[in-house]
Parts: sequence; C-alpha cells; structure tokens
Amino acid sequence: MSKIGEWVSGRNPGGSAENRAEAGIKELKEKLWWARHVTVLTGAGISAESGVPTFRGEGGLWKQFRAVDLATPEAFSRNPKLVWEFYNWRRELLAPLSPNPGHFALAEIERRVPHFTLITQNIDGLHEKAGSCNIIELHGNIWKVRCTRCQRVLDDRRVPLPEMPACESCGSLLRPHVVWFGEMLEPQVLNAAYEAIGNSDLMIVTGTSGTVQPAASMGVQAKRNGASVAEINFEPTPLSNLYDISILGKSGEILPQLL
Ligand code: BV8
Ligand code: ZN
Repeated sequence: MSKIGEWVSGRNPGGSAENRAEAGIKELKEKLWWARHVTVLTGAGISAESGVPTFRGEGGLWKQFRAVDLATPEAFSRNPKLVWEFYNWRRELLAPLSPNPGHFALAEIERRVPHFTLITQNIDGLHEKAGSCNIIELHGNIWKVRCTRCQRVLDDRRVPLPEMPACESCGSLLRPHVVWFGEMLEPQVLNAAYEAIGNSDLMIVTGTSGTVQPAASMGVQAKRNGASVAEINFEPTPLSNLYDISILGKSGEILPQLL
C-alpha cells in the first residue's frame, strides 16, 4: 500500500474517519495526562475558525496577494507604500476578530500541565487574546511596529496606521515588526523555541501546512529529541507520516476535546 494510502487508512484499515480521529484524540489525551513539558506549534489554520484567511487555503493570502512576494524586505524597500497597504488591510481585517475554541483550549491546557510552551508562526496576536502566557512568536506580531533606523519596537494598535508611518523619536519610516521571507528569525526567539522543544516530552503541531522553514522542521526536531509528536490538521501534510499521532479535523473542534 502506498505511503499516502497507508496514511489515509490511518494504519488501521477499515476504520472510519471519525473512529480514527476518536482513537487519535484518546491516545493524545492519554499522553497529555502524563506529559511533563508540552510544546505546541501553531500555524494559520488555528486562526481560520476566527475568520483569518490562511496562506494556502481558498482565498488565501498566498493567492490573493501573493503574500510571499509582498512579505519580503525587497518588496518593502521597492514599494513600502504597497507593503504597508497589505499590512493595513490585514490589521483592519484582524482587529474585530476573536480567538476561537482552539485558542482557548490551548490556554487551558497551559494552565493544567506542569510546563507548557506555545510556539506560533502566526502574527495575529489571537493566542495572547485567548489567555495563553508562554508564547514564542517566531514570525513577530502584526500589532507591533519597528523603526527601520533606530530599531525601536512599539505596540501600535491604530487601525489603519497613517500612510508611511514615521518613528516618533527619529522620524524614520516604521515597518511591521514581523519576519519577512528571506529574513532571519531573531536568534533569541529561535533559541527559546529549540530549548522548549529539547525539553519537551510531548509536542502538538496544529494548523500548519509545514512548508515554511525553520518552523516546518520543529516537529521533526522534537521527534529526534525523543518526544511524542501529534498533528491536528484539517488535511494531511508532508510530515503527517512522521508523527506518532495524526488527527484530521478542525483545531477548534479537536483541541477542546483534549480537555
Ligand atoms: C529563514 C510573517 C534563513 C509575515 C511569515 C528560497 C529563497 C528564500 C528563502 C527560502 C527559500 N527556500 C526556503 C526558504 C526559507 C523561507 C521559506 O521557508 N520559504 C517557503 C515559502 C518555502 N523561510 C524564510 O525565509 C524564513 N527565514 O529561513 O532565514 C534564510 C535567509 C535567507 C534565505 C534562506 C534562508 C522566514 C520565514 C518567515 C516568513 N514570515 N509570516 C506575514 O505573515 O506577513 S511566514 C507565514 O507563512 C506564516 O507565518 C506561516 O509561517 C506561513 C504559512 O504557513 P502556515 O501557517 O502553515 O499556513 P498555511 O496556510 O500554509 O497552512 C494552513 C494549514 O492549516 C493547512 O495545512 C490547512 O489544511 C490547515 N487548516 C486550515 N483550517 C484549519 C486547519 N487546521 C486545523 N483546523 C482548521 N480549522
Ligand atoms: Zn526611529
């Protein structure tokens, strides 16, 4: 049987999709009960049920705006006004949105396990809004701006921001405090993520297509360090076969069942 075929059959031929998900949830609940340090990696999928467009899904940011072309330092130096229009559009879209049951379930799990680290690729700030505390924002935060000259980072929730926003202290152009494609992640952020992964006995990867590096390799890293890894995703990903548990479904429906 092909790898995918094996995966689709969920390694228990004949099981229905619901049974497979149920079995996965049961197994993950068991592991969660005994886990000492849980690390969770989230992507755009966990915010989809809050109304945030994902990158690859229908009407996704990738297609509508070719996000990968706009979310780059080159695009910003070539046409900062256009890139700011892109981010202002996203800020206006995000401002009224709220966390969904998936975000809240992760905040509750954090309160119940001995050690918990939430690593997110998302820049929407919804995990913090849902009450999560120990959050590592790999790719920054759309509600923060950074001066292109004096590097000051400020929280700025104005929607929309003035056109070509300027730094109050040095007058230079501000940029979104996010990591663009082709930019390095902040070393201390990356180190904190790898340290959490190194200390974890259970990792949950949810709502991510596993395409963007270095986030996409973190589940594999956890496996290599001897942790159990569970994936909760709407569709299979190239890494699903590597993980101990793969649960197909919506994070907003599955995560609350772990409580
Ligand atoms: C780096 C912030 C070193 C900005 C983001 C060639 C040239 C240059 C670079 C590269 C290259 N090849 C590879 C690279 C490296 C590059 C990369 O990985 N590119 C990709 C496109 C191949 N990475 C980088 O550049 C990183 N830096 O590597 O530095 C370096 C330096 C120079 C050159 C090489 C290396 C920096 C990457 C960070 C980019 N910034 N965000 C902004 O958002 O505006 S990335 C952005 O896209 C997100 O943050 C996220 O990380 C990614 C989108 O992925 P997902 O979150 O997974 O979302 P997606 O839509 O793809 O999937 C959603 C999933 O959820 C789906 O599977 C879906 O089924 C599922 N889902 C949907 N609904 C639900 C659900 N699941 C559960 N429940 C639901 N309800
Ligand atoms: Zn400045």
